[in-house]
Amino acid sequence: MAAPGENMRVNADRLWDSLMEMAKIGPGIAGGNNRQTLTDADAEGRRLFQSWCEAASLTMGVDTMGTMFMTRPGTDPDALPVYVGSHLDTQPTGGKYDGVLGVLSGLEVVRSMNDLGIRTKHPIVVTNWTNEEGARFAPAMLASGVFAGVHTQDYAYQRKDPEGKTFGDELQRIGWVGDEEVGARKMHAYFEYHIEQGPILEAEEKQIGVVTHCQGLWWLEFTLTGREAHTGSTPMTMRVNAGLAMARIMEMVQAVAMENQPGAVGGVGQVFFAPNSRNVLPGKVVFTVDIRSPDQGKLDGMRARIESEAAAICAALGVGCSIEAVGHFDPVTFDPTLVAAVRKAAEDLGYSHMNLISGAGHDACWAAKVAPATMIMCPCVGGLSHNEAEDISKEWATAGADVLLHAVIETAGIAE
Ligand code: HGY
Ligand code: MN
Ligand code: MN
Repeated sequence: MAAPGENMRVNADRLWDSLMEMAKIGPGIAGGNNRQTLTDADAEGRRLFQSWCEAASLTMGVDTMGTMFMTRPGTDPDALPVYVGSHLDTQPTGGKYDGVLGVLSGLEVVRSMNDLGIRTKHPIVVTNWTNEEGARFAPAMLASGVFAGVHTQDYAYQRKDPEGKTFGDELQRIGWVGDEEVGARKMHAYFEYHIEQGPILEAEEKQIGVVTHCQGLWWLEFTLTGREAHTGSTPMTMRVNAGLAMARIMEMVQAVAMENQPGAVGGVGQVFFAPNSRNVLPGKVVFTVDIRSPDQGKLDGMRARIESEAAAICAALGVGCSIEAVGHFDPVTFDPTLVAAVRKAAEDLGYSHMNLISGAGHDACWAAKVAPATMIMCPCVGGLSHNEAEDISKEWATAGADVLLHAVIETAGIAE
């Protein structure tokens, strides 16, 4: 049995080959992936992951939100497991690594333990959370949110995609409704390894992000009501223009975020116009404002400012305005003991590293509500993500997986 040491590493080729194999499922149109949650492509990716896990002697459990839990037994039957998770679902124009790197690196950790003959005191559970992205069914991190008790399962099952299909029906359709009660599992610790999705690590030439915090988020869904009218024959003074109101709100969101620098972001990624006809002023405009900050005061202050200024913008144009918060989590502080284990692993392995606040949201943010949790990050080229051109190097991928291996073993304990 190998003793843990700085020479203990994952199998870089096997990890990279697994990433490339998974990337073939749900291909995008520009080299990335479109493997949205609860689609047939998602189901295919789940089956491939399951086959790899079972080949590594893991046993599968699935809960009623479809989250996959792949267990490697520990020597102490009473010890709570160490979970290592992320997500296999992607954005519609997603990259090959967002989420997938964390799930397959968790598998690689187990594969490496098997190779090294390492037995841990605590079991290890590699986890694929359903619907982390929230692209098809808002909000993001939906299954981990139900697991943490933030959402009810009924709320989750009723979430609708743009075609009106519900989460519950789609989960049933792909055959991944498990039998485990969501949230019944208790965790000793939770690790999530993820690409940074930002430019800091690459710019600072650091191999590892020791993630101490994650910024908080609001997703505010605006529904603006104008009056459908002819874009040609309707005089400017007679228009009730919901599209113009949206444009002014977007401009205001940009200004509010810029006034809250450093450490605040705000923007809009999704807009629906109805009837969305070139020569009809929109009667209805629906769009989601995404604001984030690691500072609670800034985050909530931006929300209040945006909601009140949007009301004034719409009133001035005679446009109806309703706002629904469809996603939220407060800024997260990760567990100091686990953060220290990640930092120690990077030091033992000789990898350059720095503290980092995660700009993107992750399932770890909800796991942190029910267990000690933390994250490890690797750089990504140009900080680009949620873009099919998302790219990382094999070396970056491997370094983070090595750190994950060491931090998990440190936390799970080597069995005597
Ligand atoms: O929105 C996020 O930060 C994550 O990608 N779901
Ligand atoms: Mn992700
Ligand atoms: Mn993502």
